[in-house]
Amino acid sequence: MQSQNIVLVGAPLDCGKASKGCLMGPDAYRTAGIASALTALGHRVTDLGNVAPDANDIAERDGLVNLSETIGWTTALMRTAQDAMQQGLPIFLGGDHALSLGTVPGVAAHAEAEDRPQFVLWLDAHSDFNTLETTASGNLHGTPLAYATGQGGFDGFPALPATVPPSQTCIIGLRSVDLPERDLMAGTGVRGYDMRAIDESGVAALLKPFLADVAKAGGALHVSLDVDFIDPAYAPAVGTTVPGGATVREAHLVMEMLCDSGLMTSLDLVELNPMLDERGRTAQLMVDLAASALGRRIFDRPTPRMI
Ligand code: 4U7
Ligand code: MN
Ligand code: MN
Ligand code: MN
Repeated sequence: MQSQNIVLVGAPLDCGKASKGCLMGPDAYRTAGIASALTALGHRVTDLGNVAPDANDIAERDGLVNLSETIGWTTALMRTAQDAMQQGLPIFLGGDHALSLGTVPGVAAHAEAEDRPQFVLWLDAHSDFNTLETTASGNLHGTPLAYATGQGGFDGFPALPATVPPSQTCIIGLRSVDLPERDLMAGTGVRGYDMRAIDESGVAALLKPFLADVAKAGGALHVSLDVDFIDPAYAPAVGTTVPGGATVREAHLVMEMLCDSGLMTSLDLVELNPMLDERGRTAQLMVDLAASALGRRIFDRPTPRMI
């Protein structure tokens, strides 16, 4: 793969749900060596440090967790994502998945300015397709894909600088979808593949047609990797564990195919909660997955550390 300008953006947001720990994510990725793993592959890596949320005077609402802070991160990350896209390929180091309320519209605005369609690959156990009106938990990390695809029900959130058409999104790894999410997604054209689809046909057969569509359209491709895409047996550092997830190899294969395609233009690494990790293994796995997406191959892997 060609040498890229990779821009690391820390987003230590922890407001997308009640339980805390994701704010330590950016430093866990740095400690696990994300910058050196990518420079070893021949890329130029710039770490922009951590973003902070904007201040606002939005009132909290019953039944919604940390609404004002979440909107503060959303406006800050929309700006940051647009700026970072001018500098290269951003990797947003989360932080919980509420991060994508800002990063996806931000990168989509950049694509629109370049007259390129924006596509989104969502690797997640969950569809994250709730709105402020449908969420039962009130946890806003369960809403970003609905927001970014322009669904209604986001009163108080900023107007989208660009919308990603649902037909240009693909979710892989599903095994927990709320009924209102399922109803809202139906008929939108979102491609959603559950774990059974992976079992039956293999992840490559699901991903290939989507990547072909991105390539044909000359699109930009944002990848949002939620730790819980991977089975909790391999990736324990996550609050929302759902058994029956992707294996380590299935996750790497997705990343390797993304690398071969040359299509990925931005990446979120989200939901890592280092408080729940075991000797850093989940942080390390996420770094290794990012490295696979950016050129590392099994045959040129360094000898794994014994942990
Ligand atoms: B994550 C949930 F109810 N759908 O809305 C909700 F199951 O970013 C989970 O994918 C959301 O980890 C999970 O609270 C959000 C729940
Ligand atoms: Mn560009
Ligand atoms: Mn999830
Ligand atoms: Mn998610």
